[in-house]
Amino acid sequence: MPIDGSPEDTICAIATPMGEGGIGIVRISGPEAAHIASKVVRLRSNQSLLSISSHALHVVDIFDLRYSGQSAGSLSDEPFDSTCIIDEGLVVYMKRPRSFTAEDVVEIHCHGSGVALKRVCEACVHAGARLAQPGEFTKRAFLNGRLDLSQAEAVLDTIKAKSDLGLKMAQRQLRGALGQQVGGLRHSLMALLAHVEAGIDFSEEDISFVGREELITSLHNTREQIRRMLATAETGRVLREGARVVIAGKPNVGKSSLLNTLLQENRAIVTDIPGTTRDLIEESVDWRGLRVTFVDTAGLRETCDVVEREGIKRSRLAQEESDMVLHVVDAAELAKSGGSDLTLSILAREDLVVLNKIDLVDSTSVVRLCESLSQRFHHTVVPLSVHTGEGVQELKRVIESRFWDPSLESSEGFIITNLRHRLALERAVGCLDEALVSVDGGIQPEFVAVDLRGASDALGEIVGVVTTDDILDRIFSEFCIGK
Ligand SMILES: Nc1nc2c(ncn2[C@@H]2O[C@H](COP(=O)(O)OP(=O)(O)OP(=O)(O)O)[C@@H](O)[C@H]2O)c(=O)[nH]1
Ligand SMILES: [Mg+2]
Repeated sequence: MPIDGSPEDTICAIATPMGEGGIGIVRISGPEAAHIASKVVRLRSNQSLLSISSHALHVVDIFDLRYSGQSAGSLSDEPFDSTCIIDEGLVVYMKRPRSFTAEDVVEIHCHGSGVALKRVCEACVHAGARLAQPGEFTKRAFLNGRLDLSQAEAVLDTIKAKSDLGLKMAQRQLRGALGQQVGGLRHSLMALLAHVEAGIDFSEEDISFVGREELITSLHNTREQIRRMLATAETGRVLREGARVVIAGKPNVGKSSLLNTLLQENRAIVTDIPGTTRDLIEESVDWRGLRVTFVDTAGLRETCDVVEREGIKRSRLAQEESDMVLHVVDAAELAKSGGSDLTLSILAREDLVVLNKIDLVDSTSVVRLCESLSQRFHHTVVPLSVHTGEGVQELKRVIESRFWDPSLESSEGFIITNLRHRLALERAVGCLDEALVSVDGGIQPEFVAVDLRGASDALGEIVGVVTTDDILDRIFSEFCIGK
């Protein structure tokens, strides 16, 4: 959605979520912010809003001039008819450039009532502000050089963070960690490009500004650094979105029991009747900052029951869309039948086989079953008993270790959490590969220059020094109004 209106406009919006709350905030930003706010609030201290110090809170009464008979100018000292009072609250004036948008910003804090906030916002519009578009405050912060594009995106990641770790990574990005890393790489590519281009300009004089070996080494180094950043992207995705773990298997093997144990609540119905679970049941937990969504599914078997068949269809679909499938098998059943007919629909990269109900078989059989399962399915087998709790902690540990590398948490290292960044980095690597092929093949430096520029532009897109209105509109339209 394009953002209409002029960047010169003074904009306003409710900045806090709708619904009831202790306080709510209307934010105004732009050259007329203070002037507009002065038509909506009157300071209890009787000071003029235009003269108060920056970044200090003041107690105010908030008015809606539409109902006051006053239509222009700032609020006078005259007493008001109570019908035009909206609420009492606080105001803070943040003078440019020391504000989020780097423009004059006024925030009016009132009680967190949807009705009051809407009226404060309407009063601001009546006083000359325009309603802000989604993300327009953050877009202004970017356009005014207050944030680079990756930092602007980190604002959204912070708002939408689903876990402690997601928040931590968004904060690292907001503080400029990604911008600095990408900026450094781009800088060295531009320096290299300058040398290559100088070589082209002076080619007749047979002067070389950068040796072939030096060029190859620099290209390899930069490529390797970008590749290392890309290697963190999968962890980044799980951090941002959380991991989806589907519990699958035949009827009655204990899938719903396992779900309840992992969630530590009685979420799904458990009975000894095969085919108890018909639909998908999902619930999320926060494991040391990682959001894991477990999905319990209908037991997989041949059936004529229409409802059960639909459940099984959904189960298969859920498995395809998951990050990991826990294939639950029944140890007692397996020990009896030998398991020759056992098939597992192993699809995900991170699948595990869970050998449940080990309380029903002796320990030698458990070892034997684990060995034969891991030989057949080439996946880690975790033996456990939901009933006694044995092995449950080990299962949690294995799941966690598949999605989270603890060294990333403590290091100051960076994780690529954003798909747009990942695609841009992949493009940069592609260009560097092309450049290396050209240098290797002794192809004219003009071609190397084109690829170097391509790589540098791809990196520039991440921080927003190279961008288009389309890209900006797409990014900022994901924001909520008021941010
Ligand atoms: N002995 C023993 N019984 C278990 C264990 N885990 C589950 N059960 C029992 O196995 C039966 C089936 O459990 P559920 O959790 O409903 O199994 P399910 O796989 O969800 O079954 P469907 O929903 O029908 O596919 C119940 O009677 C459970 O009490 C275990 O570790 N040991
Ligand atoms: Mg079930």
